[in-house]
Amino acid sequence: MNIGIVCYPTFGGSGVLATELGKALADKGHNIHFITYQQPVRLTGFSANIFYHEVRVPTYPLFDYPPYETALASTMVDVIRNHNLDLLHVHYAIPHAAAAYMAKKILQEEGRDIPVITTLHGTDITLVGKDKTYAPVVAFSINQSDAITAVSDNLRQETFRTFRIEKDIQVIHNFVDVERFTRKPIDAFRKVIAPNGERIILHASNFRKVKRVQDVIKVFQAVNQQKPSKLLLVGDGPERPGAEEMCREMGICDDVRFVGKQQDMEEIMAVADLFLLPSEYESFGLAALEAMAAGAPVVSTNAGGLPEIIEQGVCGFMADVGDVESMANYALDILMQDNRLNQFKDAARAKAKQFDIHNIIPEYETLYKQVADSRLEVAG
Ligand code: GMT
Repeated sequence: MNIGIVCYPTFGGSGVLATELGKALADKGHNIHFITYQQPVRLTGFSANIFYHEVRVPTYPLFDYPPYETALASTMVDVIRNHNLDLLHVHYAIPHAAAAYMAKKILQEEGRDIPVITTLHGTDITLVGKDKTYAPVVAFSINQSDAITAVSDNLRQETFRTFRIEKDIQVIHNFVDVERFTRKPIDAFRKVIAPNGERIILHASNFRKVKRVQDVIKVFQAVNQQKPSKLLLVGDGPERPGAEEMCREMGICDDVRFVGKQQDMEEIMAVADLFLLPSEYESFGLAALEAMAAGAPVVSTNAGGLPEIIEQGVCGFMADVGDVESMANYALDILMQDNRLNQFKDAARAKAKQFDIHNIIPEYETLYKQVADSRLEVAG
């Protein structure tokens, strides 16, 4: 099939998932057309079936806010016309679903019906989407999609709770390429971070408020007092300066490394003994799943969709949002003894296999076929 994928090209989970989906579909012989304002960060290497179409947003003195959505809809129309796309799959409702609706309407005038699938990722519903600045457009454009998917049962329920959605929402869980994340840890890298064999605790996020990065640091400090450890923080965002300041005030800078945005997550995750994700909300927690695939157990909150991927006491532990003490105790329970840590590591890898890319991609392909066939039925 010829498939258009629209996403944020950044390090955020929705962009990562959309890019990995496109790459996997291309490997299966589909032609994938990414439509976005920048080359997606995970879109590296060459594939004969992958095309990237940049959305250009010309500036003009009149515009305080250049109209990205208009430029995006126009680029969608152009790509659909010239590359004969069978469908558009947009990731993150804002503003992608609304732009797709506009493109669909324009093409309808020419007698072409392009099916639109919208995948909801989390904050497009639970945080940004429900803000009344966006809500009417978000609800309308989700309802206008030919098919809607959500990355967890929890997000599906949240969407029905938040908006009047008139169609079913299919849950297609996020996935991970387990084989790619099954790496032998690079000893030299481990040694640089933990020269005296300390445990390595990892957190990776976009450092937004919802991630509660300060809780990561508090949990780490409590753990480090009883089991010598190092904390590796990957990613960047608005909460990072505050988190760095907090480490300075606590006097733990020697044990904490902020490494910023990183490409080779599989190398980094391979050296982690534990992944911390104390978020206020996670629709799914893709970073936690990738860590599990790399053999890192997870200590997180029980918010949102996290209970759908973490089995309590088996591949990690969950506690209530803000319950730093329980999270620290859980982390120590896993990290104190090598035997127990290894049990959790094996269980994390085993659990991640349920969400392996090879199990989930066919669910998207089936959906694509359904929407494409229903278009043919209407046309016939
Ligand atoms: O919060 C992020 O990390 C970014 C955000 C995004 O849309 O880029 O992530 C959301 O989508 C991810 C992929 O489906 C999920 O794994 C994250 O849980 C979700 N974030 C939240 O719900 C806060």
